[in-house]
Amino acid sequence: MERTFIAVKPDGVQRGLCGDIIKRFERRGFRLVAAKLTQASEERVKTHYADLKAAPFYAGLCEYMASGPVLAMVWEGRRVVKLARTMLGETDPAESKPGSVRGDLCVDIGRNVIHGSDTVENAKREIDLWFTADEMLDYTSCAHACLYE
Ligand code: IDP
Ligand code: MG
Repeated sequence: MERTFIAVKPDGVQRGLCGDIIKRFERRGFRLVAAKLTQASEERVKTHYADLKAAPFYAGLCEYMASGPVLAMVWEGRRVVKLARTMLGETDPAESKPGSVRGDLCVDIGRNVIHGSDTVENAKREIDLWFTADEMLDYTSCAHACLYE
């Protein structure tokens, strides 16, 4: 089983989209491992987006991500990193297909409502950055046998 880090960004929280986004992950069949509403420090956000340090939008992105509440979550499932990225859509909402979170719920690349880890390795790094071990719950999903062969 894989885990991924998903966050509803401040624009998504403010626009009341948390329920819609959680619902998509629940219905797809992923298991919720951890969730918290939190306002991140700029330091945490800068570490989170460290690979984009050289991008012209890095400072604005970090300032924005630390500006308000974020719904941070860990979701688990087979190949969840890749499947979640597909559910998110492309980075630019204009390139995102209808049916994806960004294709359905937003218009601006700088306000694209959701973050999802892009690799298994980055998922591990991001989960460690946003959650402590005791915030993550291990339980068996009743639906497991119906979801997996
Ligand atoms: P991702 O969120 O789809 O993984 P990344 O390339 O990792 O996309 O970029 C992180 C975030 O930075 C994006 O989700 C978006 O909010 C923001 N971003 C990316 N490219 C641009 C841009 O060209 N202008 C403004 N913001 C951008
Ligand atoms: Mg990314």
